[in-house]
Amino acid sequence: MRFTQAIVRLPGETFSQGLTMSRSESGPDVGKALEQHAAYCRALASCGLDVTVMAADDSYPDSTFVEDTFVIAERVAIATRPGAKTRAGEVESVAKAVHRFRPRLEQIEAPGTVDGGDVCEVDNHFLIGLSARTNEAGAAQLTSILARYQYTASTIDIRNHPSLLHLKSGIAYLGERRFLIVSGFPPAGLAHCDLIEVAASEMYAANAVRVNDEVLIASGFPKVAAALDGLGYRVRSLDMSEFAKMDGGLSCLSLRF
Ligand code: CIR
Repeated sequence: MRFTQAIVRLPGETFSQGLTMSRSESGPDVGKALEQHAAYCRALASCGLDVTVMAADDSYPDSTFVEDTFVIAERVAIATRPGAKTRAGEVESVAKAVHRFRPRLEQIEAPGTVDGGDVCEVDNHFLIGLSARTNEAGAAQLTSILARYQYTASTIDIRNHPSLLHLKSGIAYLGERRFLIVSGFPPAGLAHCDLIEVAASEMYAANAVRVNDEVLIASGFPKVAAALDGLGYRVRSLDMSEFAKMDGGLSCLSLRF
């Protein structure tokens, strides 16, 4: 699949007050996060995307992780209902940005919750992670909305994998039926696919993003970089240290479509 657009949102002054399970000694440095975010945007642009940059919203410390607020496919855009209460208000402003590109928006309704980080698009099929953020009602609603647009979906339960915040914390689709997948994560339903296993020590790098002709990965994970390089991918490494401190990976920082 080729992407032409990305939507991102700048991290705000309150970024360090967001949700985190990481036990980093120091919180994120907002200045450094802004520099890393700018490099991320440049990388998306150099992959051929027009990047819409939304202003920071200090009322929502996690709002730079814009991926969680929407699922955008070629034929439909679906506003999510994030599983963390502190993030619920992030969706409305992103909807305004998405509306320019997809005039008709669908929506997940209560009691359903879905975080976009739990939704992995695999050509015309969607893998939906059942997690602490995405519940069964949300997954069922998402599946039926997608079905109306001729997409199929299936669920993967990650609730017994506490180290994974979202499905895409442990799996990335690279196209051509090939996945990066963290070791020990059950590849149920992925028979006939090519699975590149990511060692637990490099787990953070499983959240990579294929963007047109390149694969963006977090820097500092030489085994994953070498494996992708060996398969002929053009790999671009980006420093994600400040976002990692808030449990965010590469995919979380953008909506790509
Ligand atoms: C959160 O806990 O919601 C944020 N601190 C991190 C969200 C990361 N998003 C993603 O993996 N899609």
